[in-house]
Amino acid sequence: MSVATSAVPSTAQMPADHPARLVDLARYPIHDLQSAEARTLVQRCHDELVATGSCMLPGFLTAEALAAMRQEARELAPLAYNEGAAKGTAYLDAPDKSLPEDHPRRRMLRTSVGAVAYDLVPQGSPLRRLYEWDGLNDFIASVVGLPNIYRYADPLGALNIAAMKCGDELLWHFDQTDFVTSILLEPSEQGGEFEYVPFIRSDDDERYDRVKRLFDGDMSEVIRLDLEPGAFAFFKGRHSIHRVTPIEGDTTRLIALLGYDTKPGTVSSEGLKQRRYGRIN
Ligand SMILES: O=C(O)CCC(=O)C(=O)O
Ligand SMILES: [Fe+2]
Repeated sequence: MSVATSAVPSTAQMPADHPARLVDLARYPIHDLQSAEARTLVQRCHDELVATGSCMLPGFLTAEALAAMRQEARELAPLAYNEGAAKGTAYLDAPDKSLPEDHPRRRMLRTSVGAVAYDLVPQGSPLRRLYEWDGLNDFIASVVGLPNIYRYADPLGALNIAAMKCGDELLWHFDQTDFVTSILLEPSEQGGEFEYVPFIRSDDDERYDRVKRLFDGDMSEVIRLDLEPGAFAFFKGRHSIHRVTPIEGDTTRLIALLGYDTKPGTVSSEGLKQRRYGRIN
C-alpha cells in the first residue's frame, strides 16, 4: 500500500538541474513553503523587512552555486555597459530649478556603474535558472506579503549583473520600486559598501531636512548593510535612501539584481535603457 505523498518533491527526488538545488534548502527550505520551517522563515523575513527595511539571508546559495555564479559573472563583466561617470539626483529625475539652490532635489551627485543586461546572461546559466524559477517568486511574494509578484517583462532590465570597477560608485538615491532583491557575487577589495538610512522619508513626508543633513555630511543616521557573497538580500528602497560607496582596488564588485513588480508586464523606459545599457533592444 502506498503512503500519500505531498506534491513537494524531496530534495533527493529533484533532478540535478532543478533550480531549488542552487539554494541551501537545509537552511532555507523555500521549495516547500507550506512546511513549518518555511513558514517560520517567511515570518521572520517579513517582520525584519517591515521593521528595518532590509533582510539578509546569509549562505542562501550553496557553495557550488555561488562559485558557478561568480565565475560566470566574472566572464560576463567585460560585456557590462557603463556610460561613464554622470551626475544625477537622489530622486532619479532632473533637478527642480524652481526650488532653492541648496534643496536636496537640486543636489547633483556623482554616479558610475556598469550593467550586464538580462539578454547577455546565457540560457541555462545558474543565475538565470534561479531567477526564472517560479518557486523563488513564491518565496519572495510571501516575504513581501503579496499574493503574487511578477518578474520584470523587460528583456534588458529584468535580471542584471551590476559591475563596479575602481572609482565607480552609486549615488545616494531612492528606488522607484517597492523592493529590490540582490545577491552579491563578488565584493570589492575596499569600498563598495552598501549604506542606507532606514525610513528617512515616508509616503506623506519627504523629510528634506534629514536628506539635506545627510548630503551636508551628517552620517549619524547611516547604517551599513553587511552584504555577504551568496546571501539573498531584500531591500525596501523607496523610503530608505541608499548608496554604494566608491570602489577601491582591482576587483570588480559584482552583484546580481533580480527585478520584480506587483503587476505583470513592467518594462523600463527607453531613456533608462539607453542610459543603463547603451541600447534599447
Ligand atoms: O549594488 C547595490 O548593492 C545596490 C543597487 C541599487 O541600489 C539599485 O540598483 O537601485
Ligand atoms: Fe537602489
